[in-house]
Amino acid sequence: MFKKILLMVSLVSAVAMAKPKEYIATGEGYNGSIQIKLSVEDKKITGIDVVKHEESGFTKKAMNKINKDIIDTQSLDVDNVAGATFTSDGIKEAVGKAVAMAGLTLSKGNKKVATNVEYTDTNTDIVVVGGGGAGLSAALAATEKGAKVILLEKMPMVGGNTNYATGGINAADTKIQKQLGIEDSAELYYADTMKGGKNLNNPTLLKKLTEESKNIIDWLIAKGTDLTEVSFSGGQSVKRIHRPTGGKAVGPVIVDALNSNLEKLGVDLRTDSEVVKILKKDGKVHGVLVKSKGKEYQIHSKAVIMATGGFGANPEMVSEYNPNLKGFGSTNNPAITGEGIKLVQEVGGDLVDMNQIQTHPTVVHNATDMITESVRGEGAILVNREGKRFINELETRDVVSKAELAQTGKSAFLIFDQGTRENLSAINGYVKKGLTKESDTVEGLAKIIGMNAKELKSTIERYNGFVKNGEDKDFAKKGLPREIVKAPFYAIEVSPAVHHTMGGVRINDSTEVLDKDGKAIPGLYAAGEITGGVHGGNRIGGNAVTDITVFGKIAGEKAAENIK
Ligand code: MEZ
Repeated sequence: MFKKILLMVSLVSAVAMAKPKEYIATGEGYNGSIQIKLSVEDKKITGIDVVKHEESGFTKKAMNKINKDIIDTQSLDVDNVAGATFTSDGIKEAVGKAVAMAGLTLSKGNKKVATNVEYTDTNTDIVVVGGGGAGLSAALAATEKGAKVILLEKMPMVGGNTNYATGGINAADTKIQKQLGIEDSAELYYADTMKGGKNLNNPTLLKKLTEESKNIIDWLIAKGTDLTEVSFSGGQSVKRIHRPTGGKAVGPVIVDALNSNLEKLGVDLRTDSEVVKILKKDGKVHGVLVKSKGKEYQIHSKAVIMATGGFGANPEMVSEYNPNLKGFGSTNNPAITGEGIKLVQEVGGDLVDMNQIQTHPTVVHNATDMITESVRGEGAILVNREGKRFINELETRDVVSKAELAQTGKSAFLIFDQGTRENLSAINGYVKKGLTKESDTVEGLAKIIGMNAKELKSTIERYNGFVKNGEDKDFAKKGLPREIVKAPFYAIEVSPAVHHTMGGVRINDSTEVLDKDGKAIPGLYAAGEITGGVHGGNRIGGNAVTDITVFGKIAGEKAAENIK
C-alpha cells in the first residue's frame, strides 16, 4: 500500500515537473496594455499566449505571427508585422520582460523565420486580390454564393487601408437613422455626394452606391459588425455616418467581422502573397501569377476580382498624376502603392479620373496620423495660429484643406474639450499616442501651443454662443453638438496629407472592368479604391467604407453568378 502511494506521489510530481514554467508580463500596444503568458521548458520558449489586450481584432493574426516567429527563432530580433507595429512592439516588450523573469538568454540577430507553407500551381473558381475591406467583402459574398475562393494579400495580415478607417460608413434611410429620428433618403445622399464630388461622379455608380447603402449596413450588422451610432461628417446635410458604439474606429471592427466569417467558412486566405501578373488568353482573364516567399506560382480561375486599393502611399505615382501634391505626406497604409492599377492596365483595363486625389485636412502636422473628421463632427473647431476660426469645419475636405494651406504656417489647430473626448473613444488612442496637447484651462492650452490666449478664449466664447443659439453666424456650420466648456481642453496641430485617390480602374455597376471602348473584359472585376468614378472630384468622408463594402459585395456576387 505504502509503495503504491509512493508510486502515485512520484507520478504526480513527474507530471508536475514536466509542466512548463509560466511567466506573466505586460507591454504597451496601440490601444493599451498587452499581457502575455510565456511558457518555458528546458530553457526554451515553448509557448506565448496573449492573455489580455485592448488591440483591434484585426491584430490577432499579427500577434500570432510575432509569437510564432519568436518561438521559431528563440529570439526577440524578429521583424514587426507591417501595419501592426505598435502591437508587435507591445508583444516584444512583454516577452522581453517575461524572458528576464525566467532568466533565459535568447539568441541575437534576426534569424531567418522558418516558413512551412509553399504553394504550387492550382485551380479555383475565383481569385480575390487584396484583403482590405473590398477584398474581404468580395471573398465572403462569392463564398456565400457557392464559389470556391482563394483570397490573396501581399502583406502579412489582412485589412489594408480599411484597418485605418476611423470615422464611419455613410448610408441613407437606414433602420438606425429611423430609430434615431433622422430623416434621410438615397436621393439626398446622392445629391450631397454629387455636389461634394464637384459633379464629376459617375452617376450610375453613385446611384448604385447610395441605393445599396442601407442594405450594406444590414449585411455588415448580420456579419457581426457593431454599428449603432450616427453622426455628421463633412459635406453631409444630415447625420449619415454610421459607426460602432462609443465612437470606436469603424475599419478594424468591419475587418474583424468579415475576417471571422471567412475563417468560419474555411476560405483559403494566403497572406504574404503578391500578384505580379493577371493571366489573360483569347481575350479572357483566367487567373493570376503569384509571388510568395521568393517563388512564383499560378492560380487558374474562372474570374479574378481586383481589390488592391489605390495609390495614396506611392508618392511618385501621386505626383505623376497630380504634380500639385509633390512633397505631401500620406495617411495611407504603406501597402497602398497602386500596382494593382498597373496590372489591370496591362490587360487592357481603362483608367478614369487619375488626377483626382484627395487630401485629408486633419493629419498631425509633419506626421502621418489622421485625426478623424468625427472629432469635428463631435464639436471640435479649427483655429489658425492667431487663434481665429477660418472655415466651416464640416465643409468638404478639398475646401477645408485649401483654407488651412492659406493660414500662417500652412497648418491649423483642432481645439476640443473633454465632452468631445467622452463621445468619441477614438480620441483616447490619440491621447495615448501623445498626439494631443492638453490643459485644464483655455489660457493654459494657448500657452502650450504658442497662441494668444485672449484671442483663443474669445473665439471659443463666440463659438459657444453659436452652439447655444443653434446657429453658426460666422461660417454656417451645420451640426453644433456641444460647447467647448469641459476641462481638460485639447489641441492638435494639423495640416493636409494625401488620403484618397478617387481615380482608378473603370468599372460598370456590376464591377466588371471596362476597356477603352467601354466593353467588359471577361473574367475581370474590380472593387474599392482601385476603381475610379464613384467619388468624382472629391470624396465625402465616410463614403470610402460604403464604396468598398457595397462594390466588394457586388463583385463577389456577380463573379460567382457569372461563372455558373
Ligand atoms: O472616409 C474617411 O476617409 C473618413 C471618415 C476619415 C475620417 O476622418 O475618419
